[in-house]
Amino acid sequence: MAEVVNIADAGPVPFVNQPVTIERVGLRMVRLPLHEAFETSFGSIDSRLIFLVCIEADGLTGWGECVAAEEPRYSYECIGTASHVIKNFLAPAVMRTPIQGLSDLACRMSEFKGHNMAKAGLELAFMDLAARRENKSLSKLIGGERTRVPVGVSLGIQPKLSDLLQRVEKYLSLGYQRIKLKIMPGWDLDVVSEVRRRHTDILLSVDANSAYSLDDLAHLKALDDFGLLMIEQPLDHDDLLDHSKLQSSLKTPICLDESITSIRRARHALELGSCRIINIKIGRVGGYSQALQIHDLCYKHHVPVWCGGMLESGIGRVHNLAMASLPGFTLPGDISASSRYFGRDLIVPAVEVRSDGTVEVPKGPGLGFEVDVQYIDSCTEAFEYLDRKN
Ligand code: OSB
Ligand code: MG
Repeated sequence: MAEVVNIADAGPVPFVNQPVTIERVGLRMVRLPLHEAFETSFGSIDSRLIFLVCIEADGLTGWGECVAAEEPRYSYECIGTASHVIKNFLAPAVMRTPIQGLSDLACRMSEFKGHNMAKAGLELAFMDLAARRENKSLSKLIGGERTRVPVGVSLGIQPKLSDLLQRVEKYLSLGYQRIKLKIMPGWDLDVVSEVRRRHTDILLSVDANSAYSLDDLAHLKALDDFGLLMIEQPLDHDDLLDHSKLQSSLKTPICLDESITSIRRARHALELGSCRIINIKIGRVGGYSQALQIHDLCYKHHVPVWCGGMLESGIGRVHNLAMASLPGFTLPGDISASSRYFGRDLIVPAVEVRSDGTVEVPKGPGLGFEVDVQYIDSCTEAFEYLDRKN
């Protein structure tokens, strides 16, 4: 990218007409079993501990989800660090005085370094609350334009190739518009080759979750033969330079996930030529404030983006839907139906994928779905409320 990007044009994003005095922050851990184990290059899980964050103000409750996992494998954050940081630093900082808007919320939290997923948990809850107060959908509040978003599915590493092939068939028949295969050394070229042989013209991508290094250049170059939409995060989680070297020797676009943790990192990646596509995860980048700026930057420079997923419950999933309704989200997102992962979701109705491979963006206020508090209560393993000090 030749042009120098000025992120200052993003401008402030208030999103509230009246300051919000946050009275209480609630933290809950809810365990949801997965239909089947989900395996990536960094490990396998068979249930998801969902960390819900809610914010109470003006008699309303806003719901967010902190996407940190139980173990720090995808990133350094985990549920333990995120709840510690919210409890001891972020929640007190955001409850101290009324919040003027999203930028103000983000600014209060930015005095503490890192811990993006913890920050995002609060930003999500705040934005649901802000949208409910304005009686608008989240999508409308952030400037979303799409009424339906195209979606794909992310398929974990399987015990056998036949198990994977069967799942590819299943999700294609359900309408999903793109198949993403998790890969790692030993589960890559042969697998991709066979899926491509059987499905010559589907949108197909792979996600390595950092399983390779530049020493694997020749091996990664072989992926160029399969007409992939993208290769997601082949190299280290915090790398931009080696990705830039790799991208210049590949035909297939690299998409960065783990490496893009802020608007600044997104700008650096584009300037360095480290990728041609960006996966935006609201949680990974610290919330809406950064995610919206990354979207705007990419949109301005015609870099396609799509919405990633972190095996969220319906609450995080619907925030993703709102995000994916922005005009720059031109590629199918990892936003599956609730039933792809869970027997019963925390929202009513569950998220569904239409037979044309799209999900409808809700129009009701806030999340636009009912939060099933009774069901949440019944699967809560721990909860805690933090009150504002007068
Ligand atoms: O790398 O995109 C990823 C799940 C957990 C952690 C990281 C990733 C994923 C997925 C699943 O690929 C996406 C989803 O369907 O939620
Ligand atoms: Mg990924």
